[in-house]
Amino acid sequence: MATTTTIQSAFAQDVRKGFTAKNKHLSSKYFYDDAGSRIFMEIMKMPEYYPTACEFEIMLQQSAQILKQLQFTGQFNIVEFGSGDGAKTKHLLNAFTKAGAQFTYIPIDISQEAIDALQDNITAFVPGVDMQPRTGDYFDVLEELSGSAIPNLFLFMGGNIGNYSHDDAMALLLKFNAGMKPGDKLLMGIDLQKNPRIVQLAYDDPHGITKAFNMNLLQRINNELEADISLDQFDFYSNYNPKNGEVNSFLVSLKKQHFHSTVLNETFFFEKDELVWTELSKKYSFTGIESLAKEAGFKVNHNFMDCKHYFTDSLWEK
Ligand code: AVI
Repeated sequence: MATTTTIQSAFAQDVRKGFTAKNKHLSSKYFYDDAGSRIFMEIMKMPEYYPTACEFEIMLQQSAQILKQLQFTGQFNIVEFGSGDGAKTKHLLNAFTKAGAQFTYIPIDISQEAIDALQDNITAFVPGVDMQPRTGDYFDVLEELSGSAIPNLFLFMGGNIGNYSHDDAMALLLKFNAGMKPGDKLLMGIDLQKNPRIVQLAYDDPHGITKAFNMNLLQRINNELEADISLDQFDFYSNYNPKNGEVNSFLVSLKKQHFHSTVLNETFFFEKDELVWTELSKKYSFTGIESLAKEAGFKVNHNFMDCKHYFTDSLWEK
């Protein structure tokens, strides 16, 4: 008897898995389709979303010290994981160039739209910069670079590490570590624990932009999996727990309901007030940073902080 096999995207498989689980969930990595990346740029412009302004200040004011702390002599690579629009990195590249550093900038992002915007942004601000952008998987590029004797500075900015559980963060950092040679550096943006009201407001903004960011997941299911979700039958809820430094975000079903996906050929059911967990955004203490680095095989060289001490760009060495 003939059988038909349908190959489904990772997104389709994760929606099926996450929406049939006892505690429903969908990874925040799916926020960033082109529409979601645009909403994220709006989030970064909000006054409540302090991490962007803090990291911007660090890049603008402390890049020369960062360069000194690297202790690289001669040519090196700056490899950026998840480069976004480069609004902050351009200041680092500018300061490095002015100080006479010789480097190739290799930004890697999953969104082609983000890479295109980045290229315009960087070349306008740092003319003549040697830039070799890549779209796709971080680890393919890490593997390509691993044979070379040129020192590398890896950038993992924006506080992205906060979106990983401890186990996933460790798995990622160990993979970074495995692709690095002794003396290579990792500069990682990490959001710090602080007054809980400040954190809460950043993730539950009065403009509804963070809500739209989460709702876009449902829109994406409608678009890509041919589903019939009524977006107005869902709400958004986000909560910061200062005891463990975790912001957890959720979609909330406003009534008992179901939706059908033609692509998945499946119907998904919700109780009233049922939650779909969408995101972890962890805030770290300095002891938390030290132990994370140590466990992943790194030494913390220096923490570059903004003037309010809300955020750090933590420089680690293999
Ligand atoms: C990308 N990442 C570090 C952001 C964060 O702060 O966790 C994503 C975000 N989620 C809600 N607002 C911003």
